[in-house]
Amino acid sequence: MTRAWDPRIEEMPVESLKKLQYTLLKTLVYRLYSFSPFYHRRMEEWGVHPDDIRSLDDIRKLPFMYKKDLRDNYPDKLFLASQEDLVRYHVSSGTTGKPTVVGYTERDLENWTVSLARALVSCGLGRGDVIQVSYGYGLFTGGLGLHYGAERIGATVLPMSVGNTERQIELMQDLGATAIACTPSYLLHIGEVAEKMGVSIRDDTRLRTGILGAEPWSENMRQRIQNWLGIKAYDIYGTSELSGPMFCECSEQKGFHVWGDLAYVEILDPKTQEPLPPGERGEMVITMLQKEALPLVRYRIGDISALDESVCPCGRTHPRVQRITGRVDDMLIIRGINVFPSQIEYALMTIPEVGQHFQIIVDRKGALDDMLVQVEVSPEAFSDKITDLMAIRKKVEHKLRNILNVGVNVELVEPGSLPRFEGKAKRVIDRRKI
Ligand code: DLL
Repeated sequence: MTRAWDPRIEEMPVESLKKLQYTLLKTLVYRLYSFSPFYHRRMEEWGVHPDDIRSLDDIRKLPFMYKKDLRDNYPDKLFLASQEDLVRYHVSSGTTGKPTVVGYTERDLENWTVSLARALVSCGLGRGDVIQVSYGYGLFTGGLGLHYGAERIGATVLPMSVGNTERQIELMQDLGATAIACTPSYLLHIGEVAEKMGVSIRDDTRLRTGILGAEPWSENMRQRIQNWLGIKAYDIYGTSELSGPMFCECSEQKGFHVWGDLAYVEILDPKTQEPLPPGERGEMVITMLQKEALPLVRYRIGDISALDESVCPCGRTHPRVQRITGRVDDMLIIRGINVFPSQIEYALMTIPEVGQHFQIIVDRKGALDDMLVQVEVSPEAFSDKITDLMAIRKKVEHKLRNILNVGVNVELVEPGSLPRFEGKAKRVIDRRKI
């Protein structure tokens, strides 16, 4: 069992946590109804008044909020704090439309920092650790978020940001980094560059923990990273609107704890908007219970996951959410079949002759959708003279067809030939949209 950063909160009885959530929700709803013209209007449209919220389940009476609402109210029309009360902005670019601006009061920053302090302690970090923060610093929330959380637990921060990969590896060695926080795809790149420099992360560094997130990655990818680099890799989740990275797996490595005093999580059927039973995958919807500057009620994040209500052996009572398998909007429809890029990664990572990198190109040939998966062969298989590339390609095609229920074309490419990423990976090129 890992010690907790704040056992009083993290291990509080579930019933007490629910009571606390109800009190916070009620206060939040009154505050929004009284002071936010946007929420006031939306609650009236939905025919709901704060007095209607008489239990935690009544949260389902409240209106949803969408990313579009943030964009339509760019940059700060939804803020409930004046500029003098803000201590920070972060801005997320997104792929379409206007960026999203998030403002933070001092208390917002404090709650964010505390959520990361809890997260880092829950995966075994603390005083004496050197945490290399290799998420981008700046408008992106990854760098500064992890930075403040790591300092709070008394660890030593190595604020690398992204890029300059050889220097990352030199300093990792020279300053004895024990943990790294970055995207899984950037860690793969760091591992490869290290090998080219003749450095084995497993044998020549003190690295033993990875705090990896900001993009979907599969369980099989975790196993590969752990075995290759000799570290434990933990999944960390968050979005700019929530504050940034906030929720991380504990020592059990089975889903991330959503801190219930700060956030209330629902998993809904995206079509019917009804709650799904634990274990069933649906759209994650989050209400931030204590945010001051940019409150969020029933925010439709669009990420797909499932609730795990089993008691966590780590002792924390806050609900766990399983690994994200994609977004409602990253689902590709190939000849009528729903395909998620995460299924492709999952399938590829079971094949030893396949390397870590792949790219999906979707196009339309005549009236038909056509999907090409370019896959790097592993360096070992590539340098082995007796490797039968044709047989590997058949194996990959067969595996993908079994998992996806639709045939796709596979092209094997040389190790190192596909793009590498320092931040979030972009694995899908959908030419149908260009
Ligand atoms: O990516 C915040 C973050 C920074 C999380 C560092 C973790 C570590 P955004 O740029 O706003 O914020 O992107 C949020 O990224 O809605 C998910 O689709 C995706 N995402 C984030 N973490 C994970 C994860 C940051 N662990 C969007 N697994 C979210 C899968 C993730 N997807």
